[in-house]
Amino acid sequence: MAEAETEIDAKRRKLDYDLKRFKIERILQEFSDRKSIFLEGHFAEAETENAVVILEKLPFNKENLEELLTKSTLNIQFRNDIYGKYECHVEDPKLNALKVSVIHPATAKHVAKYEASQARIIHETPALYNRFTLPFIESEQFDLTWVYNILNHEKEADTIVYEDLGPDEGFVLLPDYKWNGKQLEDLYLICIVRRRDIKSIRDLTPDHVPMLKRIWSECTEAIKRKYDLDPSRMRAYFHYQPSYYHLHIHFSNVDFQAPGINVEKAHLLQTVIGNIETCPDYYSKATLAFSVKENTSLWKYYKSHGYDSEENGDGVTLEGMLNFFKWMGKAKHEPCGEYWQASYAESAWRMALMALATNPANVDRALLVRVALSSAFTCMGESSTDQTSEWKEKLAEVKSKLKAMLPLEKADKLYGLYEMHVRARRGVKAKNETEFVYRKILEFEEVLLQWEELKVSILTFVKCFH
Ligand code: M7G
Repeated sequence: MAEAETEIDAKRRKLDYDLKRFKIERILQEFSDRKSIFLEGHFAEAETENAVVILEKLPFNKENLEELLTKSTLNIQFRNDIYGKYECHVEDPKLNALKVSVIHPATAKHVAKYEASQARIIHETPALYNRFTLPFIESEQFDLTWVYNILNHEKEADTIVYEDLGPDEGFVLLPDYKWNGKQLEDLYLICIVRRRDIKSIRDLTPDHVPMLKRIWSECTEAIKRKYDLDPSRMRAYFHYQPSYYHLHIHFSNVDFQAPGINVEKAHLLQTVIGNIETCPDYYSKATLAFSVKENTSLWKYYKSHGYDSEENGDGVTLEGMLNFFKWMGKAKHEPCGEYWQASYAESAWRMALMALATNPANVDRALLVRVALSSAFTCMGESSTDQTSEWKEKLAEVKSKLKAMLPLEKADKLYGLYEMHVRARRGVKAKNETEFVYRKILEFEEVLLQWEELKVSILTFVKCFH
């Protein structure tokens, strides 16, 4: 089927990617072992647009080795006893081709993906996934147009090795961008599922197992048929985190040290199936570790929220816990208002009891109790709060204190509860019944505090007349 030309295609065709007109601005990364180099620059005709060009020397192709030897000349460098070293010039340039990948126009995220940068490991619990990774994926992921172009047969249709057109369980198998589709030594294919609602292995459930099993059996069969490579010579795996959040499986020759097969990134298809069969909610419960480069927005996002394994990756430090309990000790004694006698902790405890008395059919009672208890965090830090304060300063103070004392995940959960308390305290419109009921509890607590205050004033007043 002829491929429809998009606006970007037309532009690329015009430039024709003549490397003579590519101006290198920066070497992003270089691998002497993989014999590849990643460059950032621009084409002369599109000076304002960034491009990433990847040059890579190819593995030898066994089929044309003889031709390569007959069409080459040797220049001697040295001979020493029985040992000799030469430079070989291949006469036919076709036998010495480079693989070139071009990303144009490249976004800052593409540049970051190919730029050298130190790696970090994140141990992602389900809570961290929901709180940090998921919002990041939703707002920042790479565009998936190329994936949909393949699924719709608009691009690369002539390279498809195998496909199943079923809308729910179907998939497409084709050569990966990283492979030139020729020599088996670095065979690399990609299988893209048709359904669009599975972002990564995190979303996998027992419902997906039949599809995954068929992917394994049908793709390995198709690869055997086309390339004569046995299933036991194939490595089928997911990446976590992937670059593209549309479920896909990598198939590579097990002898090929493909990029991305390291333990902190690759998850074998068969192991993933086994995990789900042993524990149906494995991927929504497991802590998944992955590496992330320091220059990526995902790492920056985690870091800006306080994740740093050196400070709190392993969680609880004794000092942090002691400080936390010191503050809670203060909550037990410190009055929660200038004219009030009840302490922060007493008030929190009273509201927790009120929460217990609510009807669980209408509200999330456990959440109400937790939010009520978290109200005691107002005693943390130096800033004071009253009816008119905006609470911004207090929120920032409580957040940074909790993070300094507790493991990020715990701190984040407690802060979430406190935020809900503050929203109610500021009179922000309730989003649901539970928030509405919490606001009512808070109002009642304020009446009690004022009543206590009044009682003291009346008694003082009465004493004046004795
Ligand atoms: P990933 O795990 O999401 O990302 O895999 P990463 O391995 O790049 O970190 C996506 C896979 O899709 C990679 O193996 C890419 O080489 C491959 N790929 C990316 N693009 C843009 C294309 C494309 O346009 N066509 C094909 N066939 N493969 C692609």
